Amino acid sequence: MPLARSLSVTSLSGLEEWDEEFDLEDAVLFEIAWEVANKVGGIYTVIQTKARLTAEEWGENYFLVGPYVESNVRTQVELIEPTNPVLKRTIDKMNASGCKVYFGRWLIEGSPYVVLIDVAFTAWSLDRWKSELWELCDIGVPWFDREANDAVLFGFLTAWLLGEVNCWDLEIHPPYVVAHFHEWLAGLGLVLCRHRQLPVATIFTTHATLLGRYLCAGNVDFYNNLAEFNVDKEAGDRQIYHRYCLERAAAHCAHVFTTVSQITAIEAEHLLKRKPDVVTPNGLNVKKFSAVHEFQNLHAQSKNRIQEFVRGHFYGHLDFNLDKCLFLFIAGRYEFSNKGADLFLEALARLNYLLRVNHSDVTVIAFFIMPARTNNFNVETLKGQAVRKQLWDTAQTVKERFGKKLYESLLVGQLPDVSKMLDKEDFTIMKRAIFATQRQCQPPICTHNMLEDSSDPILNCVRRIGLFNSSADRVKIIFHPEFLSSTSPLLPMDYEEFVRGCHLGVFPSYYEPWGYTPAECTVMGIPSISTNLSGFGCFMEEHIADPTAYGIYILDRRFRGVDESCNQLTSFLFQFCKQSRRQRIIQRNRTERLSDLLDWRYLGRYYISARHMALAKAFPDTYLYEPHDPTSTTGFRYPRPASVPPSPALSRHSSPRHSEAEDNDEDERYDEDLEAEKDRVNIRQPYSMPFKNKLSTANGANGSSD
Ligand code: G6P
Ligand code: 1S3
Repeated sequence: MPLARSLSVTSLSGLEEWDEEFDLEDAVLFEIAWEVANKVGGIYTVIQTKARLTAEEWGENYFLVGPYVESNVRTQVELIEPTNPVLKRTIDKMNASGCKVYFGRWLIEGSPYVVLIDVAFTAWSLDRWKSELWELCDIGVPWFDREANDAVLFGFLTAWLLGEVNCWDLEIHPPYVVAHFHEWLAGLGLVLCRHRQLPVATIFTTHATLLGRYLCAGNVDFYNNLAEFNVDKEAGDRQIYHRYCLERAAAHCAHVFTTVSQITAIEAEHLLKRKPDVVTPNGLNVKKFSAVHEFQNLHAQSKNRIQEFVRGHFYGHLDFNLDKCLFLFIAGRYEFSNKGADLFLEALARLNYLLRVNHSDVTVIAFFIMPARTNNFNVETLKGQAVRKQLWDTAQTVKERFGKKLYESLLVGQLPDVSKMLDKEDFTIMKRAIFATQRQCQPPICTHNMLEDSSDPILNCVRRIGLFNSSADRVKIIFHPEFLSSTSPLLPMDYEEFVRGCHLGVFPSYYEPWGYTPAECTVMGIPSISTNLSGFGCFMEEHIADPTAYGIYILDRRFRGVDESCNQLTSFLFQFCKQSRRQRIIQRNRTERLSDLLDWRYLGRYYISARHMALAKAFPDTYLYEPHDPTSTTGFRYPRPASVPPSPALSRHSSPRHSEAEDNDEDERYDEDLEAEKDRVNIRQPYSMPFKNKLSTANGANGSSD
């Protein structure tokens, strides 16, 4: 019998030394999710970004298990022979029994191994497995729910896989298996592992509760009634009772139950009736630049490309100064009210009014990047880009003709007669190009032909608030109902480039267990608005003394009514519009400085903690886990930046105001670096301290030394 080992969470810098303290050589980790190498939503981002750190920790003993989707495999996975003999035997055995299981390397950072299961290939077992499920726990899955049918197939197949993996050769001691299941779609595998009493340490992570998502999307005062819901009835009313049962069973069967934020932990406690053991906030792979101006330069480059698109989109109506134009955006799954698109539109209407009555010279362009059903780009939008290109070509032609005449004049030793440099033909070409920019209609709101135009919530809201991109409006709207791609003929940018080029991300979500979009903005140094109903917003509120000063605006949607929240959002937007360029640059520097907090190198510790807790619960003779309040993510707090005045009222602006006219790039660079240095000196000490505190607490509890 191996000796009992002590398990604790060590400091950020201590991660590399993990092996010394916790010998995981005998342990194997399987992470099971429907979104492994299969992008559907946020869980894909969690698994994909976390893979590098987890692969570093577990090496050859880390396997991701997901569904086989041919189109994804072709572009993301290198299929290979299983490297591990036990896994090879398992896969061969399953394939010989009528399954199709593949093994490969997922071509992402960390190159983790993936086991991909073709669930459709085993569909012949569906009825049998459904009856087994009914016999086992009275969960009846209706034939028409395709997603739930897939969940049944995936669940039985993953439990089969884990069962086979445990049939180890007798001469070798079987490994200690940790199986981490994500979301209800993968949850049945966990339930079956427990029912079959497999020697597996199980973890279940919910990234949102089914019922929470459905209830919030309806007209329900969710957070004030969390304790009151009759969960079975609510699930039944929404025809998701069977899904809900699968989710709740997984949460209850797991050795360790986790979720992504404190707010979802409370929700899970009420709706799934189990309090999560660990909160595992979502991280990102942070790419650090050696000098701050590098990411600022990237902002300027990407902004230029967005400006080009705007030139085309608003051709014939470019009566605003592009240099004073701010780009705002909201992006994500198209859940109109859950993601706060409703509040954003309403606040934009109010902002438009404020900018107009204050005679502001700022123009706001708000992008909505939310995929909906479309029939491709619309003609007017494509025409805009063609017109812009034609104007560019005309300018190039005239420039070349002009240059040639200038050159010839200089060759004969004469200064050119400027009045004769452009001839009649040049003017004709230019006039023709200008005539082509005439347009009878307003610049379009939507870039695509919508299939459900008349019932689309964003378009209907735009119709109601009357923001039609008219000249008088200071706020313009562009709805791009498709995720961005660098190969798009319209706006050829990928999402990351686009975010970098914008000024502010606006995510006023009502239901958001975590919220990757504002987190992604933060690591790219772009300020964002989130809410105190989102996991991200609450996390940042907890860890930053003055989030606003860092460009993290957190909207109160918990203690205020909708109208009040909308006013607060309007005020955030209006304050942002009043900032000078210099202030925006300084604010971006501060935002970017928070990125360490969202790095998996820091946040990965909560996953590590959950795994150790599960190992200790499943194999108590071998592993020992000393709890140290794992549900708490508190500890470190970023102080207010040294360069911010002490009054919160003044901290709205990151530094004393001055006019845009005073802005000068050289001065900006100098001030920017100075501010950065001041804040860095202020931050360095407290930043490293809490890790030490956590380390000493954990080590103290476990009696190991630092
Ligand atoms: C970056 C660039 C500067 C540019 C600025 C524009 O900081 O390094 O050269 O002036 O972005 O900022 P803005 O907020 O106006 O897009
Ligand atoms: C969920 O995806 P969503 O956008 O449907 O999981 C994400 C990853 O944990 C989370 O960030 C998001 O808030 C949830 O809502």
